[in-house]
Amino acid sequence: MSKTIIISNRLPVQLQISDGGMSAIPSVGGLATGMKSVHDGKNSLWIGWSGLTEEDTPESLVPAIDKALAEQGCAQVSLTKEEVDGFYFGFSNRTIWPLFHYFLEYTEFELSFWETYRQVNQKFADAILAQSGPDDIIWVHDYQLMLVPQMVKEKNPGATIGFFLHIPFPSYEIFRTMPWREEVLQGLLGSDLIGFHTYDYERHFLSSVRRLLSLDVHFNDIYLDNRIIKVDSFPMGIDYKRFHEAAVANDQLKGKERSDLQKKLDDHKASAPGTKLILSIDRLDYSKGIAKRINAFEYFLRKYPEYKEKMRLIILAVPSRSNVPQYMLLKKEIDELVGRINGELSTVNWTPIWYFYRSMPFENLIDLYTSCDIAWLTPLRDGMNLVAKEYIATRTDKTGVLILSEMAGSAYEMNEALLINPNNFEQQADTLKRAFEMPKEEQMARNMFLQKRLERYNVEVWAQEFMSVLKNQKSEEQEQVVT
Ligand code: GDG
Repeated sequence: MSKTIIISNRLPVQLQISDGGMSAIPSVGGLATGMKSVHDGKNSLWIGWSGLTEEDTPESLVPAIDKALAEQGCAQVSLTKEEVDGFYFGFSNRTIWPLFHYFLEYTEFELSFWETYRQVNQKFADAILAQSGPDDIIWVHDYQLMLVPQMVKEKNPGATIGFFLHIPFPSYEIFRTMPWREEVLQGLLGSDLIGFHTYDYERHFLSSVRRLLSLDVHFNDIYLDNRIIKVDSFPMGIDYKRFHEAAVANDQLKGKERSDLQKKLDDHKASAPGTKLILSIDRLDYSKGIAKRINAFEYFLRKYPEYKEKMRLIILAVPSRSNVPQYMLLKKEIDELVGRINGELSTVNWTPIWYFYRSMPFENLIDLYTSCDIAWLTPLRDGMNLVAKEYIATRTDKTGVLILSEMAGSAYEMNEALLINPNNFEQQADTLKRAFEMPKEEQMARNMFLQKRLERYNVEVWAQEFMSVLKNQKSEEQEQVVT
């Protein structure tokens, strides 16, 4: 009987020491939820890194960790600190991440990072090979593991392999700058199906395959030796029900039961009627355009001073990759910007920006989504951007305005949002004004369409659709090769 193996850099669980033993608590992130129907615990295995380096794991705990992981249908690839530095903080986040988000100036082409990336990808591939047979289905996730499909295919040609990239695939002109571009493409081409969030990323990938490897490409099929590799787009959805129901439950909570953050937000609304809250939530990452957004907010307040004291921007920036130099510099830049703007523009009754640099529990995320009149998301590049979708899902009365960068993958599916170019301050200032003034009926009409779409094409449907195309692809490929 065939089984399904899912593989991602991080496992979808958090390890916790409990009563002298170990337990693995399932994460509730988007990917983990979407994969629930695929990773059902019966005939599937999820392979990944636990988050603890070998140096941080006492040998005596390893059996307990393996047991706790096995109970969740997971198996770990153990990594040393040096491997994590070169593979994850190095090649993944100092080479591929900036390059694929069009930040050439931040991209480091460092041979030692590449070598560690290759070596660690081999470790992941070996872990799959140790567990898989020719009838198994393997789904590899994301940019940290782009060489894994080929490494597995070489040794287990019968396996059905799918790969999904969660970040953008850049245009050929950007991708071609990478010294190891052919190796990366060949690594991906070990797959039977390669999925992207949008048609544009798919197009960029096919163009690189055509131009760098001179392979035969017909529509979205790539012909390689006696194999046919399908490339397609699968825009990732969210767990709509979870977000929507949490917002409904939040609406029903009264008085004492409400969180401190919700009480603070309610007090703010009561004390300043007619004012509006703007929300942005992102990992603290240069690709998310946080610093530009703060500058654009200052531009707006100076262009339309009548909105001072009427609009407040809430920024939730979640700490991320904080030992990569660019992220440290960005943190400093944002701290300084917020300080300067609040210092220059605040009045006795009003602070323009509330800035939180932390991660918040899910309940507080819902408090923010449901209390803010406008969500303003300005990535300079973003594979998809799930925050935009989550904001819409929580608007139980259908009010709320989403201002979204056209550089986010989600903009392709969210035409009813107010789409902006994050580099255009003039346009954003006018859009903020328009969002403030937008009649409730218009907000509701726009969000009705968005909600319907998000509810239908949720993350579970996304995972199932990928799996079904993957299974079909393998059988079609076999038929075509035989005939
Ligand atoms: C990558 C791609 C693509 C955020 N702050 C908190 C918190 N979050 C949750 C949000 C959302 C997720 O994190 C962020 O997802 P995004 O899609 O916005 O961005 P990335 O982390 O960059 O994800 C991206 C995605 O992969 C999926 O393919 O969309 O383009 O870059 O779900 O809710 N959750 C909690 N507290 C927080 O403070 N609990």
